Amino acid sequence: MTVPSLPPVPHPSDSDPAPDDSPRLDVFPADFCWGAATAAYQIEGAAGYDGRKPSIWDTFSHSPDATLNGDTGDIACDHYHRWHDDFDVAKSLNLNAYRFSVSWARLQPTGRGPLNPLAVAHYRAQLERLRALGIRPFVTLYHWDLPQELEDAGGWPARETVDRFAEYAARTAEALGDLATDWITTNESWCQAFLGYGEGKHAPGRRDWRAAVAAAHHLNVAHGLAVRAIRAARADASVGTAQLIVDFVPASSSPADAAAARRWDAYHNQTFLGPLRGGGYPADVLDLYREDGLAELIRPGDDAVMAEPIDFLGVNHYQQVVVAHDDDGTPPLRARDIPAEPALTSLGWSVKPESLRNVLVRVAGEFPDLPLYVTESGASFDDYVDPDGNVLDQERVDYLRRYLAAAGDAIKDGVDLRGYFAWSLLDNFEWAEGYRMRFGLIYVAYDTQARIPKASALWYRDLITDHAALPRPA
Ligand code: IFM
Repeated sequence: MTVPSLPPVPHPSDSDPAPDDSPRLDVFPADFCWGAATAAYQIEGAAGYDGRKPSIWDTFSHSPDATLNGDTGDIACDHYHRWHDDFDVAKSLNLNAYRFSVSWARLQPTGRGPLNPLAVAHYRAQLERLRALGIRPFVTLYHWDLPQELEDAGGWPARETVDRFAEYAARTAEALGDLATDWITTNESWCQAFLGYGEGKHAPGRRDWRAAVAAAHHLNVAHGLAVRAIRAARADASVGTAQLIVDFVPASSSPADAAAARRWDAYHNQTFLGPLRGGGYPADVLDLYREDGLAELIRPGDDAVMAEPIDFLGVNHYQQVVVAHDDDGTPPLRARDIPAEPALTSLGWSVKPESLRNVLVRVAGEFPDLPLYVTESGASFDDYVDPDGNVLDQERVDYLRRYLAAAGDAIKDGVDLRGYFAWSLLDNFEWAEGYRMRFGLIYVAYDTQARIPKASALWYRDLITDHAALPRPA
């Protein structure tokens, strides 16, 4: 593929406004991973191809009123057929790392038994190509695409799904492990458990708080078993999980608001971070789910499985949320968000670069010896193709500049940060929001499947080039 002609973009070192909020490149280690991330259902399309069977997202997105405009991932970015060209564009942006998920419903269509050889061949070809391009792959096993047959058997609230995931992880690591060193077990377990089973906004669309709590626990155990399975297949694998970490800030200095922020933190962050540290769930988390059966779900040995040592932790970070106590709020949270002030993304999420620094410093403090990666960070804006055929997304350039500066500040604070993966490489299917929200570095014209690197992509490319050109001690 010919990489499209490049629009004029400000160079990182002469961007406007003045670069005092630009990243200090010399603080990023020489081998820093400059990457972008995607997920299978959001980009692949080819829903019924080569033996793939439905996942919960196929079923959910085809249900009435589940997604904006009834959008589905049936075609998405057609990356299943266009990945070769997409990787060429990624290479042209100088990315040296790429995080993507393999589709469980493609690799093991019913959620049990041998892998689908066509899917194995597909992902092996992708991994081989990434290696040939010098792009380090980070393979995510689970980014929310549970095979529908497993949902029909109870889904994540059923303990059986944990064993199915362990089997899938083992078979996948055996099939692909010679081509990938870096593995991510689960992605944003909070979204799967609570948006999927609690609020019904994501697949499978269930609204059952107890089921959500059970799903959360089973995702934690599934993660630990997958770590073991990957290591068994490839002893030198580097394994972690990618969790959504929100920066919760109390609305005031009142003890009630501070307690509310703590409850949100327990719910959103510590439900998944806590058990990784060992010793089971923290007291705040157990308190939160006291009425919801969490304690009864924990089997002997689960605490150790959930705390299976990992090699890195992936931080997916998007926003700071200001939280106030609310007597009328639904228990057990009894809290509400204070709407963010501008600047906002088109999803209404706050733009507060210091929140990235806050969460990195905080997570590094909780996991002192663990390398961190920002496995997702990005923003949706109302991008459009201008009459010259360019996508001049200055808001995203500013966003990246300021968030990368915050990441650099965290490194200066002592955080062992090894990489940054912009969400996302491509505009894609943004779940319940369909195709309206555009997060990509690369614009996707869904009617033609044309790709146009946005100004932010070119800004990022230049930043990576400048970082690589820094003089290094011999
Ligand atoms: O698109 C999602 C991604 O799948 C998981 N993290 C958040 C992104 C933006 O909402």
